[in-house]
Amino acid sequence: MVTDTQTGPSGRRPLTLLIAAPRGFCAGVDRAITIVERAIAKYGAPVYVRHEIVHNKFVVDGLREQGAIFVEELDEVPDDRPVVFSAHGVPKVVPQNAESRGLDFLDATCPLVSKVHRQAERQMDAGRHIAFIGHKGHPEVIGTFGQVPDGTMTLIETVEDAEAFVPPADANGLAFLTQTTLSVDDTAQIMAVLQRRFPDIVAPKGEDICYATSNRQAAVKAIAERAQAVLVIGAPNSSNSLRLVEVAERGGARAMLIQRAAEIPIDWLDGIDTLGLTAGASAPEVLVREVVNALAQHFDVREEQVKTAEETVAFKLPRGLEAA
Ligand code: 10G
Ligand code: SF4
Repeated sequence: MVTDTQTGPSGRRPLTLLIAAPRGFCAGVDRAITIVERAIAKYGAPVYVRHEIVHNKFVVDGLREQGAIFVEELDEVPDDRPVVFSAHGVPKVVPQNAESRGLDFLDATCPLVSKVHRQAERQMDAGRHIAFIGHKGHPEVIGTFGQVPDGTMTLIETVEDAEAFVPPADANGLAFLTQTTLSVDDTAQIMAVLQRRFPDIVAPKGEDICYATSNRQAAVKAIAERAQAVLVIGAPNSSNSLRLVEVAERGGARAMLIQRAAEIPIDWLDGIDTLGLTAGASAPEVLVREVVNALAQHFDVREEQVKTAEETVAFKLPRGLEAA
């Protein structure tokens, strides 16, 4: 219940809503969803998808309605149906197994994740051991570890891990790589420890944290400076969305992750007159509008876009799906 009694002409309490830009879908998510939709158009339903195509229930439910079946492992896919690999990437053994079974498979791995996969192979070929900065158990991390033989990479999750890291004695040098959706600030600290301890460590060519991750973090930082609270639309298993909550909190705002408008914590907004709103890279804009409209039921909302970057990145679709 809203207890603040100061209201505008509508009878509702005024609320300034700072909406971050960029927010929501990145180019890799857009491409991955299109791949599933075009695969259904091309092959007919059902089309299997290994793992949630992106970490968003609304997106997954929508594709399920169109004829996608989501599974976790390849052995759940029948021999006569196509399968799409999720945007987070897969270990090398997955396409190898699909090929040996004669399955039609489509790889929706984001090209920026594939770029990290290729860097892992190159560092391995050079004989270097790889310190990989990422979160244990995340599908992207499992996929990247699966590009090289066991023992080639060590997972570094924290500054403490970086301080304690002991490279194998037989390594011909060291390199580090990162997951694409990490906190820019936390990763910089971890990298600084590795570079202090191992001055010759080879850094990635360009940034591994992708443009969409860093742009969304910069945008939420800008709104958190001005807002007392920030809502982030995203799923609890969405790494990049969770990072936006952390960045907003570190920027001095209260922050909360919500999946849909039904989860808006109205009581939590008591006393708030400036609220920030953003969405993770896997959350569609329709959910942002849903949240804005739901807030307008309770408050006299004044919307303000806070734009910190322009995004023009778009990725090509795999051959054969360009115009299904
Ligand atoms: O943020 P994560 O990696 O958990 O994934 P997501 O599906 O929520 O967002 C899109 C990002 C990727 C596909 C990973 S590169
Ligand atoms: Fe690609 Fe970055 Fe989006 Fe991941 S978050 S799918 S790396 S653009």
